[in-house]
Amino acid sequence: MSQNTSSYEVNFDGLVGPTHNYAGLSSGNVASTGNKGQISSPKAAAKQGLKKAMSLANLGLKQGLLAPHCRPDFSTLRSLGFSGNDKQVIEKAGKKAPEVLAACYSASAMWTANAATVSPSADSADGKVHFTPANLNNKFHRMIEPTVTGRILQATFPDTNVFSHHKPLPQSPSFGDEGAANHTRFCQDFDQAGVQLFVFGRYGFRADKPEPKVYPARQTYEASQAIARLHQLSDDRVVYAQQNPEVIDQGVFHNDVISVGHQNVYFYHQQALLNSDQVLKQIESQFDGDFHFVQVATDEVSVKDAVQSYLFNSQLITLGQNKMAIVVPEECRKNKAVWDYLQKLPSLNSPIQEVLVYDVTESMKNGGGPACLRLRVALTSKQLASVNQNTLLTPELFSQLNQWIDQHYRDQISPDDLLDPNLADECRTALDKLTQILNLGSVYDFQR
Ligand code: SUG
Repeated sequence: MSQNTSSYEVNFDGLVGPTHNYAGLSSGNVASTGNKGQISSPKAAAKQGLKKAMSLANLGLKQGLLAPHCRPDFSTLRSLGFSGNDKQVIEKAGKKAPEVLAACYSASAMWTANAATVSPSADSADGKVHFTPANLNNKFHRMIEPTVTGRILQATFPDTNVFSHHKPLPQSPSFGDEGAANHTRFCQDFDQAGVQLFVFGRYGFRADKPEPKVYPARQTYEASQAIARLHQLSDDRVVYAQQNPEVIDQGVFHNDVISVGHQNVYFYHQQALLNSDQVLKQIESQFDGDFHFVQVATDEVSVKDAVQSYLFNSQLITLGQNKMAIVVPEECRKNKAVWDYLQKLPSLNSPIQEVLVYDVTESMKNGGGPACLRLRVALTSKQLASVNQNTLLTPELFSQLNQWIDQHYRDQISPDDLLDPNLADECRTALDKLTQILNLGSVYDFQR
């Protein structure tokens, strides 16, 4: 496998927004609930994410950025009956419903693996690159994201001759959709037809089927099927697999917390899937060419260690012919079983030959590792030329954004800071400037 020069997998990382905080909003996500109420550092969070993105660009990968959302979401707060000017809305919500205010302040759009599902043109009947923003309806603080996410995606991938933008699926739990966090694409080169693996946590219309008992399953089978239809995928190039409900109950709230795929490699935990053997056979039979299954056994890394370290929330990246690296968070180094495994991984018979460790601790404390922070978009060089070029990361943009962060982001946010109306103003000022830097036009409500 190699990155050829006519097609690329471009990682679009979410820039962490100025209101990044720890509000404990995601039941089923043990980091989020466990770190509730801690003091966050939006400045450090944004810089950590940007540094990870720039480091991958420096390795020769194409790297883009997706803009954060403006928070708090005043239109949602007003729709819930909090009235008056902005200061009064914050004051009233803070008094009557602080948890709702915190939800409307979340910077959760940073996890762009949940922004959308993307299918490249080689797989779609009409030859376009398809995007469907995830409806994220399992969590209130996330179901307010898709409208603005859709606008940001359209401003980032503007040419409708090349890119097809769909509406999010209907906002019903039966069609719960969490985007690329439960979707993996296998291929030879990025411009060749591939196999798309859709992993779901439960059925939306079948009470007789297994589902988790403790924590919610966010993605449904019916949602995954709808995305495959919208993206005009061929039935014989799509595999649907149910996540093991037992691992969801241990904190694996998305499939990307327990497996990751890239080109001809699937790196997964032994307990990740129900009917694992059947699913792996299907992938193998649909895929053209050699395929590597890299299974991590429970004996070597328990589900608990996987959740705690985010070993599988890693990025697999191609560095050369048959040479991949695994990009893991710093937390993997701190977990003995995981670090022991990673020491020997490059000597196993697979293309994964290097381990790269990055510090994204601020995001990790909310349950977001390296893979959560990026949305993969496979593009031909011609399609890449149609992307909004201001969103592609260069050393110049990296330094411009670091300065922008220094100028606009707070060092710290505590739960009480969400009551400070200046924070809302600071966010608007910062994002207004950002839309100019990234040439996005008017994507935010306050600009319309
Ligand atoms: O949806 N955390 C996010 C983390 C998303 C990770 N994404 C992937 N695995 N692809 C979530 O649970 C926590 C926010 C808070 O508690 O303040 C949060 O939304």
